[in-house]
Amino acid sequence: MSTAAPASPGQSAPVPGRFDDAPFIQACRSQRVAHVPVWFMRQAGRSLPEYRAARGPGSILDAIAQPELVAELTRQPVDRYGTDAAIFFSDIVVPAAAIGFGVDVAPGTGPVVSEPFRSAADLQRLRPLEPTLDTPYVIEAVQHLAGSLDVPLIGFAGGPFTVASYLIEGGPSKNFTRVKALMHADPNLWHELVERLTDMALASLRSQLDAGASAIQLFDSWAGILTPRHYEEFVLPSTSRIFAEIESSHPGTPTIIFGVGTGELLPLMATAGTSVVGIDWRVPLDQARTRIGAGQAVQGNLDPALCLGTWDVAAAETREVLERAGNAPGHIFNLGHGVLPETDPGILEQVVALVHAEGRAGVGASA
Ligand code: 1CP
Repeated sequence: MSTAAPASPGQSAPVPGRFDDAPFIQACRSQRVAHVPVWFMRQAGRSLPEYRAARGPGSILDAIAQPELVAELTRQPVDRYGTDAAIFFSDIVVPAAAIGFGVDVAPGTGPVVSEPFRSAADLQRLRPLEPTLDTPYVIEAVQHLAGSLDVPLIGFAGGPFTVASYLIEGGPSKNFTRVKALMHADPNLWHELVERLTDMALASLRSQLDAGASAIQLFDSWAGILTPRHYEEFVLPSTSRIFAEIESSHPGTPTIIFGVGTGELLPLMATAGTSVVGIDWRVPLDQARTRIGAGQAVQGNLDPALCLGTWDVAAAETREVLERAGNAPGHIFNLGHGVLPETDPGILEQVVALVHAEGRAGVGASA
């Protein structure tokens, strides 16, 4: 298997294979590990007092445009919890905001769009992302982090369905009725929209990899709202293109796909061409492994709500996840979705220690 991306002339390429021996990268590749690696989706952010102190008021989009602050916020959970990977501090709507689509992130709500995507005329508002011009602060922060972190940095982008859902609905949604209406009423427009969002995700992911990120995750958080048939028709082709094009420009890069409520979609998601399939808390990992088949690692899947109570509960449920993951290589411990804001950081610190001490997937001398 190839490992690091080859340096192309003029590119500030990462040190080849710098993290090839890191448990997170090894587990993504379904290799043997010294310990089961762990990180948490949304590990940076409001559950950390040091985040609230460093971040201050104002829009998260302003914070994201400050490379030194971003580097600090990215590092905070790694320092506190001892996680095996860092997730870059940014948001899935940053590329759309950067090209001027009119997206803001409202405190307590999430992304809001002043003029939602409604017709073919709105395609003009989605020009290609040019990362060096539109999001230079992302490149600068990734370069800084990649050169200074002791663990791999995960870059990310929003999946085309999930980003489209914010652009069409105008904000967070429960039923995604406008998205589904557009998808079915005007499939050609849907496909054109998704093409543009796919190119945008690719440009952003490649810029993060060129700047030194070691792996990437595609957050298609809300794709689980679709039937398998519609996921396959309206979403999977663009997702597969993203992973195929990343493999061709940055061969060997570990890639992760994740969405919530995707139990019925897992066999399809597993065909998208990723190293790792993220599993939410609803599907036990042994069943998830059966649904996705051999050859790909799994990431997950402790219910984030189970970190809100006593340590006894969190510990028992963490052990249950480790048990279900089995002994075969290819498990990255994570929550089944993001850290909830009211989580006690002390619980997550203990979860990391427990996973490192007791996780068995791929740990040991013989295959
Ligand atoms: O100002 C704030 O503190 C607002 C809270 C916040 C934060 C900390 C938002 C608004 N985004 C972020 C950062 C963020 N977003 C990160 C980096 C932090 C980390 O993971 O450690 C990442 C990876 C994201 C990705 C993201 N944004 C996703 C995918 C992950 C997931 O949770 O499914 C999604 C869906 C978003 C949209 C978004 N941004 C913010 C909120 C509250 C939301 C969700 C809104 C909704 O429910 O639809």
